[in-house]
Amino acid sequence: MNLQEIVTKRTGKAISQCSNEELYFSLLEMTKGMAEEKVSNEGKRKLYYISAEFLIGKLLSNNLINLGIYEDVKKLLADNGKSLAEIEEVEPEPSLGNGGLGRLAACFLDSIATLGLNGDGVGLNYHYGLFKQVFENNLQHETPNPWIEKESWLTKTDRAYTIQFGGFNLQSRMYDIDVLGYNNRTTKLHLFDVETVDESLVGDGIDFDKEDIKKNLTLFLYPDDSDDKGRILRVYQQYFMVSNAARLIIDETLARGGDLHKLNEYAVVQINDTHPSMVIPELIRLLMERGILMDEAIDIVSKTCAYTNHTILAEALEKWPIHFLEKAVPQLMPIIYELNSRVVKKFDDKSVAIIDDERRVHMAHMDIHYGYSINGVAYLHTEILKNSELNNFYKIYPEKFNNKTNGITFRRWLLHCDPELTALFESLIGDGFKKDATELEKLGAFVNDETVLQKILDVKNAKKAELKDYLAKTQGIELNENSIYDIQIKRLHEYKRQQMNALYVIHKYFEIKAGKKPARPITVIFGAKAAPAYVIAKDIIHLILCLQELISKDPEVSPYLKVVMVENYNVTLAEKLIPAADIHEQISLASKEASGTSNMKFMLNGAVAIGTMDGANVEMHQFVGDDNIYIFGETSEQVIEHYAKADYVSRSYYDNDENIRRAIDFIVSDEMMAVGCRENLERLYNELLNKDWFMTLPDFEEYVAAKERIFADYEDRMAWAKKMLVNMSQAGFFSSDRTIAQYNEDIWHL
Ligand code: GL7
Repeated sequence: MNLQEIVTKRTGKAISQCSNEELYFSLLEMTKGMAEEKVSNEGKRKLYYISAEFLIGKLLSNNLINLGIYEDVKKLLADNGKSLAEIEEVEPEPSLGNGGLGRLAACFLDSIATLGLNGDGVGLNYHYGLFKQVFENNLQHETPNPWIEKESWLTKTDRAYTIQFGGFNLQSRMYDIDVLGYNNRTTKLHLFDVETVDESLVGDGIDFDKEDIKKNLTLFLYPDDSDDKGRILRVYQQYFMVSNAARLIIDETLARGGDLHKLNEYAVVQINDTHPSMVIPELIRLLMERGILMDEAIDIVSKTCAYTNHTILAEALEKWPIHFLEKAVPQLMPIIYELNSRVVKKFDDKSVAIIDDERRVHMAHMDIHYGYSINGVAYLHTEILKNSELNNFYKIYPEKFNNKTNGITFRRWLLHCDPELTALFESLIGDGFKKDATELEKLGAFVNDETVLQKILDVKNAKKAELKDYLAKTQGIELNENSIYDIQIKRLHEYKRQQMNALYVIHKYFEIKAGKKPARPITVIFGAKAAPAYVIAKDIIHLILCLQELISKDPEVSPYLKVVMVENYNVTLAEKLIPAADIHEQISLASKEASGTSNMKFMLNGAVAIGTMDGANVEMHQFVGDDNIYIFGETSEQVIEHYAKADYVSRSYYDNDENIRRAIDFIVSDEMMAVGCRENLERLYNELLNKDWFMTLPDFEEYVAAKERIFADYEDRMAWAKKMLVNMSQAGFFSSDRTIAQYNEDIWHL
């Protein structure tokens, strides 16, 4: 049925008479119907990409693009006086992810579908997702983010399992979302849910009875884990996810006539970070239930599972106390003990054991011993894994380690979010880049063509004006479109150093007060959610919001400097912010950002980076050269050495650098206290002064110098447009189609 037919069936009205909501649900029905008619990718060996997060974003426009009907639908609606952009606003955004890791999983599904690979995603159907961020009194508050409406992209399936926990069972149900590729093929995202989940457990905030597992299991992604109840709930969630996944894998393999003794010929499991690691003992257990002996079961599973590491931060390398697992999933413990005892017998080195002296189970260690591949997500990250973080494992299994530099889907992060830029590219180099992103290199031919460079600047200005309108309408934020948009959007974490950017704002504030005005007004834009229990991260948000208020009320400074923190930063906002950015901040402490992926999105959309030699910045720098990226700060080697020697003392920087002292003191000044909370500001002040674990201060001076250079260079508009063009033309490598092709070639062999 076409759109008008569906609209008539649903409402009895003409398109022009319908509300945006009626049109949204009609488009949803039409798109879902078209997706179901597409062919699913097939093949003998099937990939199961298991992930606690899939940050899929809104799906309507992307699906229309991938179905090749976006322009037609847009025109049909426009002819009837309707705006597709406004209809899109009706769609709720699911927050089934937290940051880059979840968004990466979503980009990967898009590329798996597009490349025609036989693979599905498997995860959980969180009803309230991560949380919705609300600002009150310059502080972050968390509220639920419900997204499942009567009609949604979810399709309820017949698949249901009984999942066993210590002392009780839960009934599961599988829901599917069709993921459309760019070539008429689809893949599926399978999201498992509990039949007994009860949304009424949650009130206004995000608190709920953490012990009522039957009712709470799939309410939130990452329930607050500041206490044991919250931590063990994560174990329940993870086991529920992987037990369902393992049963699905076995059932589908058998349904295709496969032989469980050769499971690895029929299935490959990609373990996305450590959250799905229990799939290893669970698959072993289920194979043994089906009569396969333990030795063989371990061998089969070890040839089926591969692990991706996404971070070197210790907090993310999960270690579960044995007593948690004994309580939640006692049936796994005999297998985990056996897996550990085999390791301990074979290797003297205690650091590679699965169970440590404190009786904790190291999930990553299990993945490495009993998986056949381990990969990092950018060149530098993989090198750090091999040479320091996981060096003891690398020495045992050098052949298992490999790098897969992350990528992004250009369908969402160019075609959808910047159709004007896409059209410009098409007019210059044809449309081959839509299938093969490396064709963007052809843009290099125009690097000295001032007409083209001017067009690039024109598109950027149009996107800046669009962002201004959007933020005014949706968040009541006023932007000056003639200012420089300097953007940092990502999870809030000390290692990402939003606090350094905020200290720069304070520095600039003082300079302007002293009469040193920038050549052009600067707008520093932040977007970030802080984990509900991460106190200092929330204090940094408080600092930024206080600066936003203080500066906006200061007539001396506000014409030249503006700070903006958008509320509830999510994929939808990223799609508006990235095309409008002039400058993007990738200023993590070197060695700490495994890859970063917003850096790739900005680059593709013609923003210029200021960044450290960290994560994928290193590769971006290699592609664009010194002139087109602003690199500063200590190297990863220097940073790793500071940690090894424990020789970093933040106070000495405070004592010896006037600018640093002035900026840090300002955090607890009377002016700030007038708009902020003493407790939060003093805590942050003390943290920076006495700890500063992620070393903000040593890089500050170089950061300020790099900012001054980048702002000065911005004034030569043609030279700047050249930098934009070089960045865009070199972005092709960072397509997730390339990443997925490499996963398939080296790991999956589908
Ligand atoms: C992350 C890394 O921090 C980030 O650098 C990387 O780009 C991303 C995808 O590989 O994975 N690891 C992690 O735990 N989160 C990330 O975003 C949440």
